[in-house]
Amino acid sequence: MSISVTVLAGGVGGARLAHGFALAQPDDAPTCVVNVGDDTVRHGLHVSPDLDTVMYTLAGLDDEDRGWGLTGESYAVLDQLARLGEDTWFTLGDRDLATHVVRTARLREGVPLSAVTASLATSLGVDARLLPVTDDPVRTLVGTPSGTLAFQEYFVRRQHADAVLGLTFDGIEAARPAPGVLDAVTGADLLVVAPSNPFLSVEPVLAVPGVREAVRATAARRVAVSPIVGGRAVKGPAAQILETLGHDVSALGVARLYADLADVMVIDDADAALAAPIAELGFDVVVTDTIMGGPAGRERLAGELLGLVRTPA
Ligand code: FO1
Repeated sequence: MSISVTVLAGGVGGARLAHGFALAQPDDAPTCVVNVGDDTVRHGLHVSPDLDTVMYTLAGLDDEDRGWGLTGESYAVLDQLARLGEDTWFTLGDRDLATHVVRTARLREGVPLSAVTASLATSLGVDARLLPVTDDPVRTLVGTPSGTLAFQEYFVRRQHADAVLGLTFDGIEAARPAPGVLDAVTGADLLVVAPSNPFLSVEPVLAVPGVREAVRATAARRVAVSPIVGGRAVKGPAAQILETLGHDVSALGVARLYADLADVMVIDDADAALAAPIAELGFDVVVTDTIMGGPAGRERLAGELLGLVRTPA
């Protein structure tokens, strides 16, 4: 039985789990609804980091160690940009730049981001459907003790060292879900909130008007995977942000955020002791190995989640 899967994804956690679904069901690739709040313009080019992380991972071209960009990159263009006096703190590889050149050219011709993304993904041999959550400009702004920072200033330039006091998503009120997004949420058998940062990656997807409502209303089996394992983020600043925003730094803290958005909470073996308090919130709880080390680990976790639809917990 083939199960239609939609993954709400940020960067690397969503990318790896989506890859797992693509491996587990090769004839029924997942749909990924992806955050665009991290998008930025560098050297005049439109960069969509989360879309590209998902796209490169599904194409098998990702740099697995870094979790972003392409494997085997060279940096001749970036070196030359530095000689020309450009700021090069945002590392763009030569082949990655080709993606941004094509994306920017098409956007300037008036092609929507969703159509550009579909065409880039097809060119790279990706079967999965990659949907930016919106074609409209939404930009994550990070409130810190040093003031409000553009997302990549916070994340890359300042290495997410600033305390996060609040987040805003500039443009969100006017944003409309991209074509196919709401249908992907309401029409899925399995809707997965990826183990991505709840505030930086998942919230700017849910905050696009209509998306959170669709997640609440869908008949899909809704499964969230905790990005916090043993009180620490698998990657990135999720733990610090949970803390500064006053949440429990644990899978339980994450579960509370998703209480009305998911039916099943998937937590790591390391957090087995939290299964009971999470169940008290009303979730079915699955305790398993959530660290997706390599394609086999991704496929195994995806297979377990598919099993939740085949044999409901
Ligand atoms: N992350 C970094 O930590 N340093 C970088 O220089 C960097 C460059 C970069 C270029 C293209 C791209 O698609 C992603 C890139 N990332 C970089 C990752 C990215 O900023 C973040 O991982 C995401 O925005 C968070 O999900």
